[in-house]
Amino acid sequence: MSRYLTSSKVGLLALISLYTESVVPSVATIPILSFLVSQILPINSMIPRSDVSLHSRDITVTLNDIQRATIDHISGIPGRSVWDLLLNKLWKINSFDALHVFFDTLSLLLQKTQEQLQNEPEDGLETDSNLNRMLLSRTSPLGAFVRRAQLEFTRLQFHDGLTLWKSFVVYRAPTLPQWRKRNQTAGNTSFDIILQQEQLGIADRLTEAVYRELGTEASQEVGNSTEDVEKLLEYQVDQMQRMGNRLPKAMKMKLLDMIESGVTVPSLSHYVSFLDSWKAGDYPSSFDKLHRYFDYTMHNRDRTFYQYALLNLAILHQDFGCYSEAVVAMQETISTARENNDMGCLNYSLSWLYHFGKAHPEQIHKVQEKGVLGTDREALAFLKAKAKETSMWTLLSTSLLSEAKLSLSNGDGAAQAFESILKASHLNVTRNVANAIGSQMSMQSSIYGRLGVSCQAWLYGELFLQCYASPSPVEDVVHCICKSAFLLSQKGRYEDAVARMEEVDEETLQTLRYSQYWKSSLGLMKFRRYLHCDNLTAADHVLAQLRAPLNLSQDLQFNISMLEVDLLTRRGDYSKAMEMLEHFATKLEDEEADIYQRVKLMTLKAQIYDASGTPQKGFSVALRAASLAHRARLLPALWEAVGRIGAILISLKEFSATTKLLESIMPQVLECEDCNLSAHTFSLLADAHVGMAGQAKAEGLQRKEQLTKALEHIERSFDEFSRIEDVRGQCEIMAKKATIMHLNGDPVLANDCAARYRDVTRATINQV
Ligand SMILES: *[C@@H]1O[C@H](CO)[C@@H](O)[C@H](O)[C@H]1NC(C)=O
Ligand SMILES: *[C@@H]1O[C@H](CO)[C@@H](O)[C@H](O)[C@H]1NC(C)=O
Ligand SMILES: *[C@@H]1O[C@H](CO)[C@@H](O)[C@H](O)[C@H]1NC(C)=O
Ligand SMILES: *[C@@H]1O[C@H](CO)[C@@H](O)[C@H](O)[C@H]1NC(C)=O
Ligand SMILES: *[C@@H]1O[C@H](CO)[C@@H](O)[C@H](O)[C@H]1NC(C)=O
Ligand SMILES: *[C@@H]1O[C@H](CO)[C@@H](O)[C@H](O)[C@H]1NC(C)=O
Ligand SMILES: *[C@@H]1O[C@H](CO)[C@@H](O)[C@H](O)[C@H]1NC(C)=O
Ligand SMILES: *[C@@H]1O[C@H](CO)[C@@H](O)[C@H](O)[C@H]1NC(C)=O
Ligand SMILES: CC(=O)N[C@H]1CO[C@H](CO)[C@@H](O)[C@@H]1O
Repeated sequence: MSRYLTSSKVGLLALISLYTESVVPSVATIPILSFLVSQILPINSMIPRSDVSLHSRDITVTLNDIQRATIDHISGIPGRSVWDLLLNKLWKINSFDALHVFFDTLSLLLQKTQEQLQNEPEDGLETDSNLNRMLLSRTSPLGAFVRRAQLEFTRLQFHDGLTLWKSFVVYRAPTLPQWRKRNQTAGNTSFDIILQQEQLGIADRLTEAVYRELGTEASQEVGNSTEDVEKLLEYQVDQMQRMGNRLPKAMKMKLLDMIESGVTVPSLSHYVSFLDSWKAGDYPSSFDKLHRYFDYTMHNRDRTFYQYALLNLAILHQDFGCYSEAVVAMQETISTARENNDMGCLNYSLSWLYHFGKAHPEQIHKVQEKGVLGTDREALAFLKAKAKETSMWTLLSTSLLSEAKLSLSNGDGAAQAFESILKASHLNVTRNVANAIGSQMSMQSSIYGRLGVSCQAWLYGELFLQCYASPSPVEDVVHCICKSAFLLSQKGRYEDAVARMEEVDEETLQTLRYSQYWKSSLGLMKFRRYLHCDNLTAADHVLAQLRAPLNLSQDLQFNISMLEVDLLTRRGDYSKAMEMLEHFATKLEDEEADIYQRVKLMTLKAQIYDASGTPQKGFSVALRAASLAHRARLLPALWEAVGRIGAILISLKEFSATTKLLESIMPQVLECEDCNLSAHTFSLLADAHVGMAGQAKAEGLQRKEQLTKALEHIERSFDEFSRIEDVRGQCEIMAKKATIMHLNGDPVLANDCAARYRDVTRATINQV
């Protein structure tokens, strides 16, 4: 593998030289320049992010690519396209000597340095031929490319130069038919003018001696240079770090090929394989490869990289759940970074430590005692101030979003969270911090979810997936997809939810962490569905699977446990359910738990008291849940808690108060688009009306009225239950209806209800 120069670079140089000759008309300037620049600049700074196809693109440009970019542009010379002129230029390089001349004359494309200008003879004869040329500034991207190429050419050994020449001949050969059309005298030996002058044929012995390996592997040697491979590796590292995905399989094969063909293996390739095995969840080999990479790089350059090795190690440890090791490594990173004055690394480490502390508070206590970070708020304020000071807008934006999240989970209300989000959004617009937009939108979506405006939450999720998915980290995308599938399943649209889950592409699921999250979310959906279908055996199976992966995020674990409590309640095992709740409650008190989880626990407790026939025991806890939820503006949780209060009031025979209470929240409950919640609330409302009917005078008009209302609510509750296929709910509701019909003295309709009851049970057994 050559160091830098390849035949495709010669092609690009020819095009640049053509461009400076002012034969490219102004309409073609921009397309041709952008083509050139896209080939010359580092890959990641150029490719628009949506261009995912890059994974499969070749890194070197072929003549076909160049032809495609130039053939449609008319040149300044009548009747010729830019491609015609370029062909001419390429075929003018018709001997190894001509290649030397080509590289020598490259300096004519550049502006002269101050020194050269001073040394120049006054009369300036030489510049005459150059009058029409535009000159490239020495520091422009094109100028730098030309200078580098020229320098690299002079450094080539004779043998390497010859290899370059031969590979160029091979590179150009496919255009011979086109060239022959334009120049009748061109023959099959015109790649080297010497052969033609000496009348040597292609089969001549001299030709054979020189060009014997044409078309064989040796001439392919310089197809890709080390620099190209490094560029590609850098791009991969960037993608993997920013997006967090793994190497696509095709790319992996390609890299292996290229690395095998080269004598010098760029050390970056170890890093790429480290990242790949890390994302695959292969702990031992990622460990091994990380060590190997840093063994190679540590002393290679003049800067020390020790802190980065530690940084990677810390992140690796964290990902595999070795938290205490991670903290130790990170502390080491921080002190090393301080020692080496590496501010970028220091800033990053501090920010990492903050987020780590949010995720694993029990681990961070030790660190806090040592005073590396203060409390959450102080740490955030510190990060914000630093970010502002040093214009690190991405850091500032993520700090603001973390602040929004913190105030949500502390229950400080939505207003503050909105303020932080607006600030972050302002940053997005003024500072062009585009890759934080994804987390911002999912944050907005979850705020609206907490405010009980489900359609808005859904909309933000959609907006994110439609418009901002490609520049965002893969993790955000996976979370967003899972979230919107959850919203769908709440509405009972199970098929759509599964379809939505399947939108996550296969590449992404190769990363262990995402695939665990994805599978657990899918499992949760199934679990919920089986619970509704009253298929407790199947639910048990799913639960066993959900318990299997360790180190799920706390959020998911909480949701799993809550459904488990539901399962136990459905089994009638109230004491065990209560035990689980208590266990969870003590755990939450230790840590600074999300307020949503605390409210949910209280509501469930009240629910268990209710189910076990002592609803009044749950009064204080339901009331406390309601007031907490109200203070934190957690509306879906509030309505649930109010529903529990309603149930208690019903048990106290306070029917009219219950009716008033529940009727006032009903519109907002419907807004939540949570069928389970609305079904239960309608059912409670029906109970309250039945109670009022019972208190009214027998045979009175009022009684009839109340019963009619109760029937109405029963119908709606039944609808909601059937949407989520909740068997028990449907049966209970039908039983209630039958009872009312019976009371009304309408045995035929009561019988109808009984029949529907049986239908429901039969239908689900067949279906599941
Ligand atoms: C046509 O090709 C021949 C042989 O390669 C070469 O000597 C001649 O200069 C070319 N003519 C033009 C106009 O390029
Ligand atoms: C090359 O061209 C010559 C005539 O110019 C012809 O005699 C010969 O067969 C050609 N060789 C090949 C391999 O095409
Ligand atoms: C250069 O690398 C690409 C992979 O990106 C490969 O397809 C191509 O064959 C290589 N070129 C040569 C001449 O080896
Ligand atoms: C990190 O923050 C420090 C101030 O604490 C600042 O001087 C430095 O420039 C920042 N580093 C980078 C890479 O911006
Ligand atoms: C964020 O900024 C990008 C580019 O700066 C812009 O395209 C996008 O619309 C902005 N998004 C929001 C929500 O302001
Ligand atoms: C857990 O459940 C709540 C509501 O029940 C939901 O908002 C949240 O998205 C769920 N979390 C996950 C990770 O599924
Ligand atoms: C449905 O709602 C009831 C009452 O609010 C609750 O106990 C139960 O856990 C919920 N079920 C599911 C699967 O969310
Ligand atoms: C429960 O679900 C499983 C799996 O879908 C099914 O095989 C089984 O028949 C169901 N049982 C009942 C009682 O519906
Ligand atoms: C919080 C948690 O469950 N941590 C576990 C993660 O997995 C490792 C082993 O893989 C356990 O040792 C941790 O306890």
